[in-house]
Amino acid sequence: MSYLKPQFSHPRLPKNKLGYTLKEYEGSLSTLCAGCGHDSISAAIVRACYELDIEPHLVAKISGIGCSSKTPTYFLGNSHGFNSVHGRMPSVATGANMANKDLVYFGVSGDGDSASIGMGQLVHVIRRNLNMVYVVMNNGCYGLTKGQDSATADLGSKNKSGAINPFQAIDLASLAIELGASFVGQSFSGDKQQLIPLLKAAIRHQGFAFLNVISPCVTFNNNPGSTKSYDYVREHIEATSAKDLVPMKNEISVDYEAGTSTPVAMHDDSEIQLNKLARDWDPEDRLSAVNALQKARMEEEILTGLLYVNSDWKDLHRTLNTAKTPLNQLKEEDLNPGTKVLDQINESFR
Ligand SMILES: Cc1ncc(C[n+]2csc(CCOP(=O)(O)OP(=O)(O)O)c2C)c(N)n1
Ligand code: SF4
Repeated sequence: MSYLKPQFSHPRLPKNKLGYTLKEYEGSLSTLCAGCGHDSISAAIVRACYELDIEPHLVAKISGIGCSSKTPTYFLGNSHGFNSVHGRMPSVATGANMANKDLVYFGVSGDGDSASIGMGQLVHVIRRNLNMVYVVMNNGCYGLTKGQDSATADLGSKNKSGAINPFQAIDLASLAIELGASFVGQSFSGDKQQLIPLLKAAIRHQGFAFLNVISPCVTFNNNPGSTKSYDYVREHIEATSAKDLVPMKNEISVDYEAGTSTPVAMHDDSEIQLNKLARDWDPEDRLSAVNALQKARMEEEILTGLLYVNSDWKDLHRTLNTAKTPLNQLKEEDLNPGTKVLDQINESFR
């Protein structure tokens, strides 16, 4: 039973405002390969939820199939979870979200899960602006089925068997912006300084928050010549911004030079403080974000940070004008207006 985590913990572990320690946000012991980037992303999710004082039972984790899609077992063990079918996480997340809009939704996927079999589902959940955090753990290969190139493997990238990828890569962040995602970020599993605040901002965002996180597969795609290896990513990474989420009502303190900061207002009145490094880039300007990504691609750089945000776009519930009370809490008498009203409705269609 090596998969069981020890239950004991230090009695003086720090607690968040709810009185929970980090342990309350952890899951089962990971069975992924030691050093897999996906485990670092799970740890960042644990930390982000702990720091935001989120009630674990008010979170739903939904995933597809793959090593990445297994990770919800390894974080937030006290939350709701549904491990769905390969590439079908978005429709399951949509159904759950429509039934209960009061939960925080985490969709976890891989580049195989999202950029191939699940592409049709991904594009529609983006354009509907479903209120969820969609994390792609992007390793450029199908880890679970032993490392075949995925659709995000870069042109010319070499896989472990020595084969060169002859196809253009799908750039998921650019695609998400093009399709109207209201929050798009990119990060690296090895950069928790950047990833944790980015996750916190994504959770607070009211709408579809897409995070493409480069997450090396140490077993099948960490070789020289791969553009998703730890060494390659460390050499080619460029941050658009250093940032932090300032929760609403907290005093805003910034630790960077005046004149370089950009506060971005979130829907719930919290703010993301961005310390802009790139002069000609504005995270609230779609065109500027697309340009920055295309430029980085031409220069073979991986642009990370918050790339684009628009807090004004309506999420799916606001677009559909759904009831204030979540559907799963409505009683029969709320849902059935009675014969007289139904007759009137039918009459109005004649
Ligand atoms: C319908 C269906 N087709 C194919 C598979 C086989 N399969 C399982 S995981 C996977 C790809 C996983 O790759 P990715 O989503 O990138 O996740 P990773 O394992 O790299 O984290 C495939 C093709 C499957 N389980 N179901
Ligand atoms: S095969 Fe790759 S993606 Fe899967 S657990 Fe191992 S390192 Fe991670």
